[in-house]
Amino acid sequence: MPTKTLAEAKQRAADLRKQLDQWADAYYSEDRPVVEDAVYDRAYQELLGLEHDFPEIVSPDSITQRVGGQVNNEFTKVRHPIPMLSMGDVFSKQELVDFDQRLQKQVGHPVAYNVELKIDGLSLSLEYEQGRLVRASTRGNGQVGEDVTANARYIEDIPQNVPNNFTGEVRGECYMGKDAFAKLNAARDAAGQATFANPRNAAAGSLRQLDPSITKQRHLSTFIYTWVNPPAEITSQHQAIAEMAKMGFHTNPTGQKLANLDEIDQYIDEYTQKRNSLTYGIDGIVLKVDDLSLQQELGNTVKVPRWEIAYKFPPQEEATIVHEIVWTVGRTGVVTPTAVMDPVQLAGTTVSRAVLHNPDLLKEKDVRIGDTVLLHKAGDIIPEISQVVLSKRPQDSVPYEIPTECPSCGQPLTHLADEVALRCLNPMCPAQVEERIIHFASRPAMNIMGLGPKIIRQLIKQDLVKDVADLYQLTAEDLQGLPHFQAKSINNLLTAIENSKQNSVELLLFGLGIDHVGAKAARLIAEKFQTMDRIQAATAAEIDAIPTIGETISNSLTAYFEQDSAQELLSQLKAAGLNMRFLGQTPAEAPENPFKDKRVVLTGKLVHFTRSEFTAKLQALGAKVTGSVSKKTDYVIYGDDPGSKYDKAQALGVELLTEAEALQQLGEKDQD
Ligand code: 1X8
Repeated sequence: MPTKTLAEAKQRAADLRKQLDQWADAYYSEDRPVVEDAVYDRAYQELLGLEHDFPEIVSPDSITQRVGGQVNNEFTKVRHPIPMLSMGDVFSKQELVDFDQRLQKQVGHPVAYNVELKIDGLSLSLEYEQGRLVRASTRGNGQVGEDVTANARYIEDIPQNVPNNFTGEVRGECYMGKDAFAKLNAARDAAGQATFANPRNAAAGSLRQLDPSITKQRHLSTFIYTWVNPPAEITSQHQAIAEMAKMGFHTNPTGQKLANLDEIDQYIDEYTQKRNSLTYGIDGIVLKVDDLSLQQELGNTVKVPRWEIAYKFPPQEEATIVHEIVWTVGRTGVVTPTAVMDPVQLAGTTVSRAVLHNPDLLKEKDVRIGDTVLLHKAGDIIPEISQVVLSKRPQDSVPYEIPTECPSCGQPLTHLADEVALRCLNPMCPAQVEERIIHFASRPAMNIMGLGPKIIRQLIKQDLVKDVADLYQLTAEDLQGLPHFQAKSINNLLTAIENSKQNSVELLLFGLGIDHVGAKAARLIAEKFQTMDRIQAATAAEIDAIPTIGETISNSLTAYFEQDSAQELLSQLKAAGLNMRFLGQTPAEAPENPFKDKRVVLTGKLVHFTRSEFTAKLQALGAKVTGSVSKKTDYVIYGDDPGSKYDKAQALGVELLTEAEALQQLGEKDQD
């Protein structure tokens, strides 16, 4: 780095802090990273370097002086009696050697480390009283975290009860395994929702759910690695882990007590190799002074413990050559470029394609046919082009020309105002027609079993179907003789199509594939307007009035229904006998009852219902079922072994009801 003047350093540091604050905010508060970890780390290291060279520019509000993360304000806050610190990190083996030498010099003798994997997740604290889990919390800003106890009760490997009346706190990492991560993202993608960039964001987004039943569906796991204030018999980190495993905590089995740097070096190489075959993501390794009394002696800096350090793996990258850029047309006409490359092995799989998302990104990266590019995987999963290797660009290289015509129908492509996407505006474009029908039949939409992309392509090819209304005109005769169709599968498919006519109208609304109208928006709109006729007649302002629905959605919806083709399609679907009403009950429609419009919290083991059944029942009655008790809570309904929520309700004077009392209030007699 060229040497800077003080003024230059000050300016650069200010810019870096501003940028890092923005990135960190998106990351910690919204679980949405805007840059790759490596980019963030580089900027952070540069800032650290400047503050090191010019100590006078260090300011208390610099991100380097704070423990990462802001506290999201929707959860109950938990103050950590002992702060949850983050950890110093290094990016080279040499820096580990430096770390070790510093420690040796400080303590005057060689130091043994417990070496553990660094899990790609988020820190979690678990507190137990008399053997019962009473509180789970996230790190938050290190001092104050979020109460996620209700959610932690749904994480299968967290023991709800620990032997010997354990009272104390353990900490570890909450993560999402690679399998669960891939399945979740595939489902979100299919439903038109944004996918998570990596397992850590998926884990954070799944744990920080106000509705614990969502956490339950997400299949989170934990590795517990810290015992906070262990009893005197526990004298080392490796012993603490062994004991916690015996108590029933899920601990990672790969930790090793290692006494010299050669062995640590081997451990790093071993797990750099094994990394891709593990069922969970890791992003480095952690060195901890094994002797707990030595840890105590070394203590903490303002920000991080002096007795531990993380070594972060270098980003996994491979070089390959781009042969072609193909353009695919989605159901809303968005045309997306994908680079096709020589296949390479990358982070455990063979990769030959990388989506470039939009023409701007392609131009920005200036990817050209024949270019050598570096590939990495976002979140260990999704291949992305990091950059072009300009030194290897062929002499005769020319900038890639963005197509001006649709690859499917040949119509001119357009940029709509404010959009980076390039679109084909021809509603009859064959690629769009196909994608629309695939979306209509898909699971989150009309859920027509047996009507997948392959069959749909066949039906289109045979001229049997040219829009979704045609599906409802199909007969057994039409399908006879088509490849892969026998009497039974014909019957199954026709039955599935027939049954889909009974779907509640929000599935149809979502199934139409209107730009920006996702499953959630479709449900809110259907709930408000109740029938398709009223949805069609709604003005943008009326739709806009629904909380969480903005003008992008409302404008798109009204523009859709203004089209003659849309009106025509809907009258065909009506004529075919599709249900056009919202079938779910809205809270406002619920009959008068003691729980209508009340905030209710459930705790403890229920007898008559599972917790999710009781939640659904209360929601149908117009209650708002929430995960944590506050002054605003109207009732806490408790079963056997109620947790801290019971105590909190008592402390706040919130009305407590047994399950039986709650049922009596509803006129449902307790059967026992
Ligand atoms: C963070 C992590 C730690 C460990 C594993 N994965 C992490 N992400 C470990 O100790 N094995 S420690 C830690 C922290 O202190 N912030």
